[in-house]
Amino acid sequence: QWDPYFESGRAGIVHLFEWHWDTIADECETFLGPNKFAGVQISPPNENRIIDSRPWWERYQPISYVLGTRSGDRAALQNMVDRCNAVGVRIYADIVINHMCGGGGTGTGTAGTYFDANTEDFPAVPYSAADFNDGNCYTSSGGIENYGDANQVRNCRLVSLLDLNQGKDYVRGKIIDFMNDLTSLGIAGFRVDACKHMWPNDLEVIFGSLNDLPTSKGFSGGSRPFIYQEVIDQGGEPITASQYLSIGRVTEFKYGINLYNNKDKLQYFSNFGESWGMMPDGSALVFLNNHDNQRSHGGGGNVITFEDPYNLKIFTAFMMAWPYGVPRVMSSYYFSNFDEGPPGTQRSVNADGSCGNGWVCEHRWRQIKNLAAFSAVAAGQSVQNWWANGNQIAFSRGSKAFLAINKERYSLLQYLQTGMPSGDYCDVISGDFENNTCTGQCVTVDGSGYAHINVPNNENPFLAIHVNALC
Ligand code: AAO
Repeated sequence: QWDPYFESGRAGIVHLFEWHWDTIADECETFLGPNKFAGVQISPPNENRIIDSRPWWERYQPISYVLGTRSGDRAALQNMVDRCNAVGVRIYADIVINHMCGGGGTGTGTAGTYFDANTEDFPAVPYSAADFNDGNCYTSSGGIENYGDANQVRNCRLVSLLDLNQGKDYVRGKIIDFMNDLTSLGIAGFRVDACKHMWPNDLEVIFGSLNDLPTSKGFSGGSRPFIYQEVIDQGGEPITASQYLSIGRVTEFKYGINLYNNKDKLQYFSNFGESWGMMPDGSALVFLNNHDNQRSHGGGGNVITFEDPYNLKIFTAFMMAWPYGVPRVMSSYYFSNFDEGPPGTQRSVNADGSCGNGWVCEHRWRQIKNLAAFSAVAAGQSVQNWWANGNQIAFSRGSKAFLAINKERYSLLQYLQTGMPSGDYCDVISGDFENNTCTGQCVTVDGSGYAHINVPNNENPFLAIHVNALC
Protein backbone atom coordinates (compact mmCIF):
# COMPACT_ATOMS: atom_id res chain seq x y z
CA GLN A 1 0.00 0.00 0.00
CA TRP A 2 3.10 2.20 -0.28
CA ASP A 3 3.68 1.62 -3.98
CA PRO A 4 1.81 3.91 -6.40
CA TYR A 5 2.33 1.46 -9.30
CA PHE A 6 3.70 4.10 -11.60
CA GLU A 7 4.43 2.77 -15.05
CA SER A 8 8.15 2.77 -15.78
CA GLY A 9 9.50 6.01 -17.17
CA ARG A 10 6.91 8.06 -15.30
CA ALA A 11 7.08 10.40 -12.30
CA GLY A 12 4.91 12.70 -10.23
CA ILE A 13 1.23 12.90 -9.33
CA VAL A 14 -0.71 15.99 -10.43
CA HIS A 15 -3.66 17.05 -8.29
CA LEU A 16 -6.25 18.17 -10.86
CA PHE A 17 -8.34 19.84 -8.20
CA GLU A 18 -12.04 20.09 -9.16
CA TRP A 19 -11.48 19.05 -12.77
CA HIS A 20 -14.24 17.33 -14.71
CA TRP A 21 -13.62 13.65 -15.53
CA ASP A 22 -13.90 14.26 -19.29
CA THR A 23 -11.31 17.04 -19.13
CA ILE A 24 -8.95 14.85 -17.11
CA ALA A 25 -9.27 12.13 -19.75
CA ASP A 26 -8.27 14.68 -22.42
CA GLU A 27 -5.42 15.92 -20.28
CA CYS A 28 -4.07 12.38 -19.85
CA GLU A 29 -4.08 11.75 -23.58
CA THR A 30 -2.85 15.09 -24.86
CA PHE A 31 -0.55 16.25 -22.11
CA LEU A 32 0.17 14.10 -19.05
CA GLY A 33 0.93 10.89 -20.91
CA PRO A 34 3.16 12.49 -23.58
CA ASN A 35 5.02 14.45 -20.90
CA LYS A 36 5.65 11.37 -18.72
CA PHE A 37 3.55 12.27 -15.71
CA ALA A 38 2.70 9.20 -13.65
CA GLY A 39 -0.66 9.93 -12.08
CA VAL A 40 -3.54 12.21 -11.22
CA GLN A 41 -5.24 12.85 -7.88
CA ILE A 42 -8.92 13.49 -8.55
CA SER A 43 -11.47 15.29 -6.38
CA PRO A 44 -13.84 13.10 -4.34
CA PRO A 45 -15.91 11.10 -6.84
CA ASN A 46 -18.92 10.23 -4.68
CA GLU A 47 -22.12 12.16 -4.10
CA ASN A 48 -21.84 15.26 -1.91
CA ARG A 49 -24.11 17.78 -0.25
CA ILE A 50 -25.03 20.77 -2.39
CA ILE A 51 -24.15 24.02 -0.63
CA ASP A 52 -25.98 27.01 -2.17
CA SER A 53 -22.87 29.02 -3.04
CA ARG A 54 -21.27 25.87 -4.49
CA PRO A 55 -17.92 26.25 -2.66
CA TRP A 56 -15.09 23.78 -3.42
CA TRP A 57 -15.47 22.35 0.06
CA GLU A 58 -18.92 20.89 -0.54
CA ARG A 59 -17.00 17.97 -2.07
CA TYR A 60 -15.88 17.10 1.47
CA GLN A 61 -19.46 16.50 2.66
CA PRO A 62 -20.50 13.04 1.43
CA ILE A 63 -24.15 12.06 1.11
CA SER A 64 -23.69 8.58 -0.35
CA TYR A 65 -21.17 6.41 -2.18
CA VAL A 66 -23.00 6.83 -5.48
CA LEU A 67 -20.48 8.07 -8.04
CA GLY A 68 -22.01 11.35 -9.15
CA THR A 69 -20.66 14.89 -8.60
CA ARG A 70 -20.11 18.05 -10.60
CA SER A 71 -16.98 16.33 -11.97
CA GLY A 72 -19.18 13.76 -13.69
CA ASP A 73 -21.10 10.53 -13.24
CA ARG A 74 -20.03 6.91 -12.99
CA ALA A 75 -19.82 6.37 -16.74
CA ALA A 76 -17.61 9.44 -17.16
CA LEU A 77 -15.41 8.29 -14.29
CA GLN A 78 -14.98 4.84 -15.81
CA ASN A 79 -14.22 6.35 -19.20
CA MET A 80 -11.58 8.65 -17.70
CA VAL A 81 -9.87 5.89 -15.74
CA ASP A 82 -9.69 3.66 -18.81
CA ARG A 83 -8.37 6.43 -21.07
CA CYS A 84 -5.77 7.56 -18.54
CA ASN A 85 -4.58 4.02 -17.76
CA ALA A 86 -4.28 3.40 -21.50
CA VAL A 87 -1.69 6.17 -21.78
CA GLY A 88 0.19 5.13 -18.65
CA VAL A 89 -1.35 7.64 -16.24
CA ARG A 90 -2.71 6.25 -12.95
CA ILE A 91 -5.74 7.68 -11.16
CA TYR A 92 -5.85 8.15 -7.37
CA ALA A 93 -9.14 9.17 -5.77
CA ASP A 94 -9.47 11.58 -2.88
CA ILE A 95 -11.91 9.82 -0.52
CA VAL A 96 -13.80 11.11 2.49
CA ILE A 97 -14.58 8.25 4.88
CA ASN A 98 -14.24 9.97 8.26
CA HIS A 99 -17.62 11.64 8.10
CA MET A 100 -20.71 12.47 6.11
CA CYS A 101 -22.02 16.03 5.68
CA GLY A 102 -22.27 18.82 8.25
CA GLY A 103 -24.94 18.48 10.90
CA GLY A 104 -28.44 19.91 10.45
CA GLY A 105 -30.85 20.23 7.57
CA THR A 106 -32.22 17.95 4.93
CA GLY A 107 -31.82 17.90 1.19
CA THR A 108 -30.76 16.11 -1.94
CA GLY A 109 -27.16 15.43 -2.93
CA THR A 110 -25.38 15.79 -6.27
CA ALA A 111 -26.58 12.35 -7.40
CA GLY A 112 -30.18 13.01 -6.40
CA THR A 113 -30.18 11.15 -3.10
CA TYR A 114 -32.29 12.37 -0.19
CA PHE A 115 -30.66 12.81 3.23
CA ASP A 116 -31.59 14.03 6.68
CA ALA A 117 -28.64 15.49 8.60
CA ASN A 118 -30.82 16.19 11.67
CA THR A 119 -31.49 12.50 12.27
CA GLU A 120 -28.26 11.25 10.60
CA ASP A 121 -30.15 9.36 7.95
CA PHE A 122 -28.33 8.60 4.68
CA PRO A 123 -30.61 6.07 3.00
CA ALA A 124 -28.56 5.48 -0.13
CA VAL A 125 -25.69 3.90 1.86
CA PRO A 126 -27.62 3.30 4.16
CA TYR A 127 -26.26 4.87 7.37
CA SER A 128 -28.40 5.80 10.34
CA ALA A 129 -27.73 7.45 13.70
CA ALA A 130 -26.30 4.24 15.20
CA ASP A 131 -23.39 4.37 12.72
CA PHE A 132 -22.05 7.66 14.06
CA ASN A 133 -19.70 8.44 16.94
CA ASP A 134 -21.95 10.76 18.97
CA GLY A 135 -22.02 8.36 21.91
CA ASN A 136 -18.22 8.18 21.96
CA CYS A 137 -17.62 11.92 22.06
CA TYR A 138 -17.54 13.65 25.42
CA THR A 139 -17.15 17.32 24.57
CA SER A 140 -20.03 19.59 25.47
CA SER A 141 -20.40 20.85 21.91
CA GLY A 142 -20.10 17.41 20.32
CA GLY A 143 -17.30 18.82 18.20
CA ILE A 144 -13.50 18.77 18.44
CA GLU A 145 -12.54 21.45 20.92
CA ASN A 146 -8.95 20.56 21.70
CA TYR A 147 -6.39 18.98 19.35
CA GLY A 148 -4.42 18.04 22.47
CA ASP A 149 -6.95 15.29 23.26
CA ALA A 150 -6.64 12.40 20.81
CA ASN A 151 -9.92 10.89 21.91
CA GLN A 152 -11.97 13.90 20.92
CA VAL A 153 -10.00 14.48 17.73
CA ARG A 154 -11.03 10.99 16.62
CA ASN A 155 -14.50 10.63 18.10
CA CYS A 156 -15.97 14.11 17.94
CA ARG A 157 -17.11 16.10 14.94
CA LEU A 158 -14.54 17.92 12.81
CA VAL A 159 -16.10 21.33 12.04
CA SER A 160 -19.57 19.87 12.72
CA LEU A 161 -19.21 17.05 10.13
CA LEU A 162 -21.19 13.97 11.20
CA ASP A 163 -18.51 11.58 12.44
CA LEU A 164 -18.75 7.95 11.34
CA ASN A 165 -17.77 5.18 13.74
CA GLN A 166 -15.18 3.11 11.84
CA GLY A 167 -15.04 0.77 14.82
CA LYS A 168 -18.31 -0.81 13.67
CA ASP A 169 -18.10 -3.76 11.31
CA TYR A 170 -21.09 -2.44 9.41
CA VAL A 171 -19.45 0.94 8.73
CA ARG A 172 -16.17 -0.73 7.84
CA GLY A 173 -18.02 -2.93 5.37
CA LYS A 174 -19.64 0.03 3.63
CA ILE A 175 -16.31 1.83 3.33
CA ILE A 176 -14.58 -1.30 2.04
CA ASP A 177 -17.32 -1.80 -0.57
CA PHE A 178 -16.93 1.81 -1.70
CA MET A 179 -13.16 1.53 -2.05
CA ASN A 180 -13.41 -1.83 -3.83
CA ASP A 181 -15.93 -0.33 -6.22
CA LEU A 182 -13.42 2.37 -7.16
CA THR A 183 -10.51 -0.02 -7.66
CA SER A 184 -12.76 -2.26 -9.76
CA LEU A 185 -12.95 0.68 -12.19
CA GLY A 186 -9.15 0.71 -12.42
CA ILE A 187 -8.41 3.40 -9.83
CA ALA A 188 -4.96 2.60 -8.42
CA GLY A 189 -5.21 4.09 -4.95
CA PHE A 190 -6.45 6.72 -2.58
CA ARG A 191 -5.69 10.01 -0.87
CA VAL A 192 -7.62 9.41 2.35
CA ASP A 193 -9.05 12.57 3.87
CA ALA A 194 -8.89 13.45 7.57
CA CYS A 195 -7.02 10.36 8.81
CA LYS A 196 -6.01 12.22 11.97
CA HIS A 197 -9.68 11.94 12.88
CA MET A 198 -9.84 8.15 12.59
CA TRP A 199 -8.22 5.47 14.76
CA PRO A 200 -5.17 3.89 13.07
CA ASN A 201 -6.34 0.43 14.04
CA ASP A 202 -9.66 0.91 12.25
CA LEU A 203 -7.90 2.14 9.12
CA GLU A 204 -5.54 -0.81 9.25
CA VAL A 205 -8.48 -3.23 9.26
CA ILE A 206 -10.29 -1.39 6.46
CA PHE A 207 -7.28 -1.02 4.14
CA GLY A 208 -6.12 -4.54 4.98
CA SER A 209 -9.47 -5.92 3.80
CA LEU A 210 -9.44 -4.30 0.36
CA ASN A 211 -9.31 -6.34 -2.80
CA ASP A 212 -6.09 -6.37 -4.81
CA LEU A 213 -6.05 -4.09 -7.84
CA PRO A 214 -7.74 -5.92 -10.73
CA THR A 215 -5.54 -7.79 -13.17
CA SER A 216 -8.29 -7.15 -15.74
CA LYS A 217 -7.29 -3.47 -15.59
CA GLY A 218 -3.63 -4.20 -16.22
CA PHE A 219 -2.31 -4.47 -12.66
CA SER A 220 -0.12 -7.42 -11.82
CA GLY A 221 -1.48 -10.01 -9.41
CA GLY A 222 -1.19 -9.19 -5.71
CA SER A 223 -1.01 -5.39 -6.19
CA ARG A 224 -2.37 -3.65 -3.10
CA PRO A 225 -4.17 -0.31 -3.57
CA PHE A 226 -1.86 2.66 -3.00
CA ILE A 227 -2.78 4.54 0.17
CA TYR A 228 -1.70 8.02 1.26
CA GLN A 229 -3.28 9.33 4.41
CA GLU A 230 -3.90 12.99 5.13
CA VAL A 231 -2.49 13.65 8.59
CA ILE A 232 -1.42 17.23 9.31
CA ASP A 233 1.52 16.83 11.67
CA GLN A 234 3.55 19.90 12.33
CA GLY A 235 4.40 18.84 15.85
CA GLY A 236 2.80 19.82 19.13
CA GLU A 237 -0.14 17.38 19.12
CA PRO A 238 -0.53 13.87 20.58
CA ILE A 239 -1.59 12.51 17.18
CA THR A 240 1.45 12.13 14.95
CA ALA A 241 2.11 10.99 11.41
CA SER A 242 4.24 8.17 12.80
CA GLN A 243 1.12 6.46 14.18
CA TYR A 244 -0.02 5.88 10.60
CA LEU A 245 3.19 4.76 8.90
CA SER A 246 2.50 1.04 9.27
CA ILE A 247 -0.74 1.44 7.29
CA GLY A 248 0.36 3.31 4.17
CA ARG A 249 2.05 6.52 3.12
CA VAL A 250 1.28 9.80 4.87
CA THR A 251 1.18 13.37 3.55
CA GLU A 252 4.33 15.09 4.86
CA PHE A 253 3.17 18.61 5.77
CA LYS A 254 6.59 19.55 7.14
CA TYR A 255 8.02 19.30 3.62
CA GLY A 256 6.41 22.41 2.16
CA ILE A 257 7.07 24.39 5.34
CA ASN A 258 10.73 23.37 5.40
CA LEU A 259 11.10 24.48 1.80
CA TYR A 260 9.36 27.78 2.49
CA ASN A 261 11.36 28.54 5.62
CA ASN A 262 14.68 27.74 3.95
CA LYS A 263 13.96 29.05 0.50
CA ASP A 264 16.98 31.33 0.56
CA LYS A 265 19.36 28.88 2.22
CA LEU A 266 19.90 26.39 -0.57
CA GLN A 267 23.28 25.31 0.77
CA TYR A 268 21.55 23.55 3.69
CA PHE A 269 19.62 21.11 1.52
CA SER A 270 22.38 18.51 1.06
CA ASN A 271 20.73 16.18 3.60
CA PHE A 272 17.09 17.16 3.03
CA GLY A 273 14.80 14.39 4.24
CA GLU A 274 14.53 12.33 7.37
CA SER A 275 17.37 14.14 9.12
CA TRP A 276 15.25 17.31 8.92
CA GLY A 277 12.71 15.69 11.25
CA MET A 278 10.51 14.39 8.47
CA MET A 279 9.21 10.83 8.07
CA PRO A 280 11.25 8.15 6.23
CA ASP A 281 11.51 8.51 2.45
CA GLY A 282 9.39 5.42 1.74
CA SER A 283 6.52 6.73 3.86
CA ALA A 284 6.15 10.24 2.51
CA LEU A 285 3.85 11.87 -0.02
CA VAL A 286 5.35 15.32 -0.63
CA PHE A 287 4.12 18.62 -2.05
CA LEU A 288 4.77 22.36 -1.91
CA ASN A 289 1.16 23.30 -1.18
CA ASN A 290 -2.27 21.66 -1.30
CA HIS A 291 -5.87 22.70 -1.92
CA ASP A 292 -6.31 23.64 1.75
CA ASN A 293 -3.18 25.54 2.65
CA GLN A 294 -3.08 27.48 -0.64
CA ARG A 295 -6.26 29.15 0.63
CA SER A 296 -5.58 29.23 4.40
CA HIS A 297 -7.60 26.14 5.30
CA GLY A 298 -5.97 23.41 7.43
CA GLY A 299 -3.15 25.72 8.45
CA GLY A 300 -2.04 27.74 5.44
CA GLY A 301 0.57 30.45 5.25
CA ASN A 302 4.25 29.55 5.10
CA VAL A 303 3.90 27.57 1.90
CA ILE A 304 4.92 28.31 -1.69
CA THR A 305 1.99 28.53 -4.13
CA PHE A 306 1.31 29.64 -7.70
CA GLU A 307 1.16 33.19 -6.39
CA ASP A 308 4.96 33.01 -6.15
CA PRO A 309 5.81 31.45 -9.53
CA TYR A 310 9.54 32.08 -9.12
CA ASN A 311 9.85 29.94 -6.02
CA LEU A 312 7.15 27.50 -7.10
CA LYS A 313 9.14 26.57 -10.20
CA ILE A 314 12.48 26.37 -8.42
CA PHE A 315 11.24 24.23 -5.55
CA THR A 316 9.10 22.00 -7.74
CA ALA A 317 12.34 21.30 -9.61
CA PHE A 318 14.05 20.53 -6.33
CA MET A 319 11.18 18.25 -5.27
CA MET A 320 11.16 16.36 -8.56
CA ALA A 321 14.95 16.06 -8.61
CA TRP A 322 15.55 15.10 -5.00
CA PRO A 323 14.98 11.46 -4.00
CA TYR A 324 12.52 11.83 -1.11
CA GLY A 325 8.89 10.74 -1.05
CA VAL A 326 6.35 10.51 -3.86
CA PRO A 327 5.95 14.05 -5.24
CA ARG A 328 2.59 15.66 -5.94
CA VAL A 329 2.16 18.84 -7.97
CA MET A 330 -0.83 21.06 -7.15
CA SER A 331 -2.85 22.24 -10.17
CA SER A 332 -5.14 25.08 -9.17
CA TYR A 333 -7.75 27.51 -10.38
CA TYR A 334 -7.63 31.25 -9.67
CA PHE A 335 -9.84 32.44 -6.81
CA SER A 336 -10.62 35.75 -5.19
CA ASN A 337 -12.04 34.36 -1.98
CA PHE A 338 -11.23 31.23 -0.03
CA ASP A 339 -14.60 29.55 -0.55
CA GLU A 340 -15.01 30.08 -4.27
CA GLY A 341 -15.73 26.94 -6.28
CA PRO A 342 -14.15 26.06 -9.65
CA PRO A 343 -14.70 28.12 -12.81
CA GLY A 344 -17.95 27.32 -14.59
CA THR A 345 -16.15 26.43 -17.81
CA GLN A 346 -13.57 23.75 -18.45
CA ARG A 347 -9.95 24.69 -18.97
CA SER A 348 -9.09 25.82 -22.47
CA VAL A 349 -5.57 25.48 -23.84
CA ASN A 350 -3.81 28.54 -25.25
CA ALA A 351 -1.40 28.44 -28.19
CA ASP A 352 1.56 28.44 -25.81
CA GLY A 353 0.20 25.42 -23.91
CA SER A 354 -0.97 27.37 -20.85
CA CYS A 355 -4.57 27.18 -19.65
CA GLY A 356 -7.42 29.66 -19.98
CA ASN A 357 -10.89 30.08 -18.44
CA GLY A 358 -9.55 30.68 -14.95
CA TRP A 359 -7.45 27.55 -14.52
CA VAL A 360 -3.85 28.01 -13.37
CA CYS A 361 -2.53 24.65 -14.58
CA GLU A 362 0.82 24.89 -12.81
CA HIS A 363 1.63 21.45 -14.22
CA ARG A 364 1.63 22.97 -17.72
CA TRP A 365 4.17 25.69 -16.96
CA ARG A 366 7.15 24.73 -19.11
CA GLN A 367 9.62 24.61 -16.25
CA ILE A 368 7.31 22.21 -14.35
CA LYS A 369 6.04 20.21 -17.33
CA ASN A 370 9.55 19.12 -18.27
CA LEU A 371 10.39 17.86 -14.78
CA ALA A 372 8.36 14.65 -15.01
CA ALA A 373 10.63 13.18 -17.69
CA PHE A 374 13.67 14.45 -15.77
CA SER A 375 12.50 12.86 -12.53
CA ALA A 376 11.63 9.56 -14.22
CA VAL A 377 15.14 9.28 -15.68
CA ALA A 378 16.66 10.01 -12.29
CA ALA A 379 14.65 7.31 -10.49
CA GLY A 380 16.80 4.85 -8.61
CA GLN A 381 19.96 6.97 -8.97
CA SER A 382 21.59 8.40 -5.89
CA VAL A 383 22.46 12.05 -5.32
CA GLN A 384 26.05 12.67 -6.36
CA ASN A 385 28.35 15.59 -7.10
CA TRP A 386 26.67 17.90 -4.58
CA TRP A 387 28.05 21.41 -4.95
CA ALA A 388 26.98 24.50 -3.01
CA ASN A 389 28.03 28.11 -2.96
CA GLY A 390 25.78 30.08 -0.66
CA ASN A 391 22.39 30.25 -2.28
CA GLN A 392 23.51 28.30 -5.34
CA ILE A 393 23.48 24.50 -5.56
CA ALA A 394 23.99 21.72 -8.07
CA PHE A 395 23.85 17.94 -7.92
CA SER A 396 23.50 14.94 -10.16
CA ARG A 397 21.39 11.83 -9.95
CA GLY A 398 24.02 9.22 -10.64
CA SER A 399 25.08 9.58 -14.25
CA LYS A 400 21.57 10.25 -15.59
CA ALA A 401 20.53 13.77 -14.68
CA PHE A 402 21.91 17.03 -13.32
CA LEU A 403 20.24 20.09 -11.75
CA ALA A 404 21.71 23.51 -10.90
CA ILE A 405 19.83 26.29 -9.09
CA ASN A 406 20.97 29.89 -8.73
CA LYS A 407 19.28 32.09 -6.14
CA GLU A 408 22.16 34.51 -5.71
CA ARG A 409 21.91 37.99 -7.20
CA TYR A 410 24.55 37.23 -9.81
CA SER A 411 25.00 34.59 -12.51
CA LEU A 412 26.19 31.12 -11.65
CA LEU A 413 29.21 30.58 -13.88
CA GLN A 414 31.09 27.45 -12.88
CA TYR A 415 32.94 24.50 -14.33
CA LEU A 416 31.15 21.66 -12.50
CA GLN A 417 31.20 17.87 -12.38
CA THR A 418 27.84 16.72 -13.75
CA GLY A 419 28.44 13.00 -13.38
CA MET A 420 27.09 12.55 -16.91
CA PRO A 421 28.62 10.90 -19.97
CA SER A 422 30.15 13.30 -22.45
CA GLY A 423 27.64 14.83 -24.86
CA ASP A 424 25.58 17.89 -25.69
CA TYR A 425 22.50 18.06 -23.47
CA CYS A 426 19.35 20.13 -23.72
CA ASP A 427 18.49 22.35 -20.76
CA VAL A 428 14.77 21.63 -20.39
CA ILE A 429 14.18 24.72 -18.23
CA SER A 430 15.25 27.45 -20.67
CA GLY A 431 13.45 25.59 -23.44
CA ASP A 432 11.82 22.34 -24.50
CA PHE A 433 13.03 19.08 -25.93
CA GLU A 434 10.40 18.06 -28.44
CA ASN A 435 10.52 15.95 -31.61
CA ASN A 436 14.23 15.48 -30.99
CA THR A 437 14.80 19.22 -31.13
CA CYS A 438 16.08 21.41 -28.32
CA THR A 439 14.85 24.98 -27.96
CA GLY A 440 16.77 25.62 -24.74
CA GLN A 441 20.47 26.24 -24.13
CA CYS A 442 22.85 23.40 -24.89
CA VAL A 443 25.21 22.17 -22.20
CA THR A 444 28.35 20.38 -23.32
CA VAL A 445 29.66 17.74 -20.95
CA ASP A 446 33.28 16.85 -21.64
CA GLY A 447 35.03 13.50 -21.40
CA SER A 448 35.69 13.95 -17.69
CA GLY A 449 32.03 14.71 -16.88
CA TYR A 450 32.62 18.43 -16.37
CA ALA A 451 30.63 21.19 -18.04
CA HIS A 452 30.62 24.98 -18.07
CA ILE A 453 27.38 25.73 -16.25
CA ASN A 454 25.75 29.09 -16.82
CA VAL A 455 22.62 29.89 -14.85
CA PRO A 456 21.65 33.54 -15.07
CA ASN A 457 20.00 35.41 -12.23
CA ASN A 458 16.66 35.83 -14.00
CA GLU A 459 13.08 34.61 -13.55
CA ASN A 460 14.08 31.01 -14.39
CA PRO A 461 17.29 30.65 -12.47
CA PHE A 462 17.82 26.93 -12.79
CA LEU A 463 19.03 24.39 -15.30
CA ALA A 464 18.16 20.72 -15.77
CA ILE A 465 19.74 18.21 -18.14
CA HIS A 466 19.23 14.48 -18.47
CA VAL A 467 20.34 11.66 -20.72
CA ASN A 468 17.07 11.49 -22.66
CA ALA A 469 17.27 15.04 -23.99
CA LEU A 470 20.21 15.74 -26.29
CA CYS A 471 20.97 18.81 -28.35
C1 AAO B 1 -17.28 23.55 5.98
C2 AAO B 1 -17.33 24.91 6.62
C3 AAO B 1 -17.44 24.77 8.13
C4 AAO B 1 -18.66 23.93 8.49
C5 AAO B 1 -18.55 22.59 7.78
C6 AAO B 1 -19.75 21.69 8.02
O1 AAO B 1 -16.15 25.64 6.29
O2 AAO B 1 -17.57 26.06 8.70
O3 AAO B 1 -18.73 23.73 9.88
O4 AAO B 1 -18.42 22.80 6.37
O5 AAO B 1 -20.90 22.30 7.59
C7 AAO B 1 -13.00 21.25 3.89
C8 AAO B 1 -12.91 22.69 4.34
C9 AAO B 1 -13.81 22.97 5.53
C10 AAO B 1 -15.23 22.54 5.23
C11 AAO B 1 -15.17 21.04 4.98
C12 AAO B 1 -16.54 20.41 4.71
O6 AAO B 1 -11.57 22.98 4.67
O7 AAO B 1 -13.79 24.38 5.77
O8 AAO B 1 -16.07 22.83 6.34
O9 AAO B 1 -14.36 20.82 3.80
O10 AAO B 1 -17.17 21.05 3.68
C13 AAO B 1 -8.09 19.84 10.06
C14 AAO B 1 -8.12 18.36 9.71
C15 AAO B 1 -7.78 18.10 8.26
C16 AAO B 1 -8.62 18.97 7.33
C17 AAO B 1 -8.37 20.42 7.72
C18 AAO B 1 -9.16 21.38 6.85
O11 AAO B 1 -7.21 17.67 10.55
O12 AAO B 1 -8.07 16.73 8.00
O13 AAO B 1 -8.79 20.60 9.09
N1 AAO B 1 -8.32 18.70 5.91
C19 AAO B 1 -9.22 17.81 5.13
C20 AAO B 1 -9.46 18.34 3.73
C21 AAO B 1 -10.30 19.59 3.76
C22 AAO B 1 -11.70 19.24 4.28
C23 AAO B 1 -11.69 18.22 5.33
C24 AAO B 1 -10.54 17.57 5.75
C25 AAO B 1 -12.99 17.74 5.81
O14 AAO B 1 -8.23 18.49 3.08
O15 AAO B 1 -10.39 20.21 2.51
O16 AAO B 1 -12.32 20.42 4.83
O17 AAO B 1 -13.41 16.73 4.91
C26 AAO B 1 -4.52 22.25 13.06
C27 AAO B 1 -4.57 20.74 13.10
C28 AAO B 1 -5.05 20.17 11.79
C29 AAO B 1 -6.38 20.80 11.42
C30 AAO B 1 -6.23 22.34 11.39
C31 AAO B 1 -7.59 22.96 11.09
O18 AAO B 1 -3.52 22.66 12.11
O19 AAO B 1 -3.27 20.24 13.36
O20 AAO B 1 -5.23 18.77 11.93
O21 AAO B 1 -6.75 20.32 10.12
O22 AAO B 1 -5.77 22.78 12.65
O23 AAO B 1 -7.42 24.28 10.85
C32 AAO B 1 -0.61 25.67 12.11
C33 AAO B 1 -0.34 24.35 12.79
C34 AAO B 1 -1.27 23.28 12.26
C35 AAO B 1 -2.64 23.70 12.55
C36 AAO B 1 -2.85 24.99 11.81
C37 AAO B 1 -4.23 25.54 11.99
O24 AAO B 1 -0.25 25.60 10.74
O25 AAO B 1 1.00 24.01 12.54
O26 AAO B 1 -1.02 22.03 12.87
O27 AAO B 1 -1.94 25.98 12.25
O28 AAO B 1 -4.45 25.83 13.33
